Amino acid sequence: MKKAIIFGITGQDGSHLADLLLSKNYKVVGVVRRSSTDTTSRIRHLLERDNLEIVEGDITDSRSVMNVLIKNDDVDEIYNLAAQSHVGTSFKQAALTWDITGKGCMNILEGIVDAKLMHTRFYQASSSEMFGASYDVDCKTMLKYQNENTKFLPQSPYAISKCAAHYTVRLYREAYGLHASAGILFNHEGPRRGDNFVTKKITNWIVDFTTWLESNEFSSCEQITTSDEYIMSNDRSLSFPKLRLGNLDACRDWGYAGDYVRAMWLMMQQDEPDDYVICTGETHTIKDFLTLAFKFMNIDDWAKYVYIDPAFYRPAEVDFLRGDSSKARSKLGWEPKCNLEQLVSMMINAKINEKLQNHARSF
Ligand code: NAP
Ligand code: G4F
Repeated sequence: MKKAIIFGITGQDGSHLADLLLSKNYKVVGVVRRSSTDTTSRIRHLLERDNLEIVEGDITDSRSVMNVLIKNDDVDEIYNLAAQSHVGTSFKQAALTWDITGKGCMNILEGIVDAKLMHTRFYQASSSEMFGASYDVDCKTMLKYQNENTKFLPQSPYAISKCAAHYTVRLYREAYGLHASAGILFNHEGPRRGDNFVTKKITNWIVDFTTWLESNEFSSCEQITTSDEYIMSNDRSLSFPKLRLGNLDACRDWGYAGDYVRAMWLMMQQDEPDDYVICTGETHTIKDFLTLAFKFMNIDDWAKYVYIDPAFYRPAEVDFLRGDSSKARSKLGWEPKCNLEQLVSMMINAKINEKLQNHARSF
């Protein structure tokens, strides 16, 4: 039986990766940092599994990382998915982001070398944010894209930390001969996405809003009006806050997290370590995402319901991301299965089901 350690198992990707590895009969050791509240909701369905062991550890604390590695020196694959992963937050907590997202990766790599786990394979969660303001242009189609050869021009403390970790992986691969690979993953989402990322914020809000309409028996949008920040009944006795967002013009290459963890595992099965871009190859603005998500609920004019809040603008923005995953497609045989329409409907339906279950539980 193969053994894997997942740093960041309580996160979106960590939970999908744990599902995948357990389905492949791995023994999984999930490292969870201490918290005053329970953080295991995304892996609750796995907690009783015999092949899953949860251990306490924090990647900013090299001794705790070392303890995990020494106790599991028969480990085959180590996945570092742990990070302060919110780009906006990284502008407000830059040093913390550096400690976790940048230095944390080095703590694990140092641990691997010090514990002499030279046989172990290592995966680092690198990010398309590292490209920042940089892209290449296809001279035939004139389309902009980023791939493994595109230079990095990071636009946030998060992206700078990810670049540092990415270069550390490359150095440790070359200097110590580690089987260390980095997946340069473009945005990937799903029902388990954190609530403060833009796709989840939009899909959650739409479900809450339609629930509000239904519970107040509004059968048509003519029965409601809007002010700057609120949606109200025509007599103004009932109100619901508009969806508050920042920059709607940025372009993102959005895929489904469940597809992307398959690529991580495939990288770990290759004879040689390497870096791979993982993406769909399609790009859409936040406005496009809004159009799709509101259409799913039969609402055409999303702009009426959105309040542009300067608080959600970032000091620097990544305007354009569209990946080229030709290398992963040819070498790993990987391709995404879920398109954007399917992703939107999956996220909205999951939120509706969650609400129905909570409602049922309250009776
Ligand atoms: P996420 O949901 O924010 O999960 C981050 C995980 O890291 C959580 O389990 C979190 O634990 C853990 N963590 C944070 N600080 C830690 C520390 N000091 N020690 C140990 N664990 C710590 O992120 P995600 O979306 O799953 O992304 C996974 C990885 O891929 C991250 O490194 C992210 O930066 C990177 N990435 C994500 C995307 C994307 O679109 N999702 C794209 C490219 C790269 P708690 O539950 O305790 O907070
Ligand atoms: O959903 P986001 O916060 O994702 P972002 O910044 O692209 O980062 C995500 O993807 C990266 C891969 O490229 C990961 F490395 C990273 O860990 C994370 O998973 O924002 C997407 C876009 C941005 O342009 C942002 O300015 O949406 C814009 N946006 C507009 N209004 C908003 C909002 N973003 C958030 N979070 N909240 C808003 O209200």
